[in-house]
Amino acid sequence: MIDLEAYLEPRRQRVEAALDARFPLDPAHPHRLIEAVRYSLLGGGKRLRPILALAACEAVGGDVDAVMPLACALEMIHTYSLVHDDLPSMDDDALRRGRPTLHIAFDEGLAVLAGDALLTEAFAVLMRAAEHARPAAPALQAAREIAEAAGLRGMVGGQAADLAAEGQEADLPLVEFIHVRKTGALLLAAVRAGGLVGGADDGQLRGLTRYGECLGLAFQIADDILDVEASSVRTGKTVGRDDQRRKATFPGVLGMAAAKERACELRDQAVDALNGLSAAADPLRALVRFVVGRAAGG
Ligand code: GRG
Repeated sequence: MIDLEAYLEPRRQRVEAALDARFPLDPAHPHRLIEAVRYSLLGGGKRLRPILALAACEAVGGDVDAVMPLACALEMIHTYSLVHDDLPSMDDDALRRGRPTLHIAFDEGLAVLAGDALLTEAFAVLMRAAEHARPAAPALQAAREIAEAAGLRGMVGGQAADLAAEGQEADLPLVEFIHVRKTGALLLAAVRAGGLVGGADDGQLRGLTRYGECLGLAFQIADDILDVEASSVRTGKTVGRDDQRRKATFPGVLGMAAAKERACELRDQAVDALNGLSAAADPLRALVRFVVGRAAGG
């Protein structure tokens, strides 16, 4: 068993430093938009997506420096999605990462623009990384996959389906359809980006892909469970929102006990998917156990 926290902390710090350096604040010229971007991007967060990319890269013996720009871009896209998701026209939430949401702390227009800036800058970061990568093809493929995961057939499509399903009767296929896209796609893209840039062979990439798919769903089920069972102090966001907004959730369609069982099954499948990888993949194994463990025990 690895010490997960000892693995995560130095990587979190590297990600924080890299994100911080991308949006410097010039005290001589205070700029509300940069302040808003920094408020959302540097205001906490587990940095799960960047760390998954780093861990997948390390799992196949790759160079983490090469994947760091992609890791930052993933966090920028994820943060934009949270900022926009919290807007009054979407989830209308007041608490995120333990602080007032961006549109509350600043204003709504600036929150829209900060999200736009994070998304756009993320693609500049990805393109710059691909320009400098040798070989370039894996970094280009990873950049395209991240774009697809974030877009119409991925996160944005899932969010639209989620909004459309609010207040409707949901079943398991609909909940899976939404969450594979809304949450799972970017997590899968993070894992694959690490594998691709790390030089994974076909078998390793297949294992990482299956791991990423199982982790993505398990993560969402865990998030749904915590929304019912955890406190705001623990999650850093308003809890009970899914029920209030009559959202399509896994505990809603399966019941709480079966949702926990499903999360545990997915955890085991994710770990099994890494059977062809060495002990260098232990952080990935520990990460999925952690994600599921904090919601479903075991
Ligand atoms: C607005 C296009 C658009 C999309 C929004 C992902 C998403 C789509 C909305 C977030 C809503 C939400 C809370 C979904 C549950 C899963 C999730 C993404 C949780 C937050 O991710 P964490 O736990 O957050 O990794 P931190 O703050 O640690 O980064």
